[in-house]
Amino acid sequence: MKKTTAFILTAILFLSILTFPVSAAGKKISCNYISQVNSYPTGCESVTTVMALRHVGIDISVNSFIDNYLAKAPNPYYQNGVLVGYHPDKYFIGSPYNSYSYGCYSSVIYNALIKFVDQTEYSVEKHNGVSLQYLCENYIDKDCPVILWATMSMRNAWVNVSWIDLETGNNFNWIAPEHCLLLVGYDDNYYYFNDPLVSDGWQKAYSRSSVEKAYNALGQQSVVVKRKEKPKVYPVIVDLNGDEIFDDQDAIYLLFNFYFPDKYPVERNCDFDNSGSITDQDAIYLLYYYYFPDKYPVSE
Ligand SMILES: [Ca+2]
Ligand SMILES: [Ca+2]
Repeated sequence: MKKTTAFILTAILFLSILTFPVSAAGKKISCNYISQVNSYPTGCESVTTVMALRHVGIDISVNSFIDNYLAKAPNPYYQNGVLVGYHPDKYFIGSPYNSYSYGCYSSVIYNALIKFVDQTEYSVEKHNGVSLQYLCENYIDKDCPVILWATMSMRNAWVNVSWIDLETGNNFNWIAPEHCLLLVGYDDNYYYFNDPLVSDGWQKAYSRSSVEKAYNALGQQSVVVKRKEKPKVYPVIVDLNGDEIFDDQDAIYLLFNFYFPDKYPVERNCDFDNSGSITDQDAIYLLYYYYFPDKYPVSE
């Protein structure tokens, strides 16, 4: 039985791959663009975050985000000949409204967001150390742009200043030229960003290798705001295995039925794809229905 199960599972996966609608590699999300130039010289994190918020329908101005929610601390300064300051994991260093400031890391943006984003409707997610591929598969492919830390124009990173963290006493190295921008797409050669810093910043393309380098240099930081998925509604409950719920197991049960009808009987009409006969394709169709009930309807 175990072998049979494995065979059937392999078969259903294989058939899914063969028949599933596959799109070409790549994706671009159309997302309104906001420039940081002029008003927010060092406000890349806040401007990028507001682009992400507006994309999911949360209307807020950049000024309101900065003034009301962003934790800010003064620029580093000398104390007894030692440069001291705060950590960009906890505060924006300086002011996003002027050019003589630094910036902040993902936890500051995350903490700002959870102050006001309604978490019954949205989820705010912070990632450290995941691959760009992970972000593309889990967010970009699902129309959710990603607030991403990298460098200006994906230039090479370097440590341009160090200070002593006033709160921990540890040395901190500022990695320049720090930048935050909105990942909106990818294909085989490029990642695409709404880059708030450049004049042609809407869906700006940067080579995959340059983005990977810059993203790694800033510690692989990202934040996502996404609308929570509403539970799927199945107009018709197709319970074939008798557990009174409809899920992907019923599609697998139907495949069992196709191979071993005596052992896995079904009582209802299972010609889900309306082909006139019951074949393994009906099991595949039922799996489609499970994932996309609106697109692949079944009748009572
Ligand atoms: Ca069931
Ligand atoms: Ca059929």
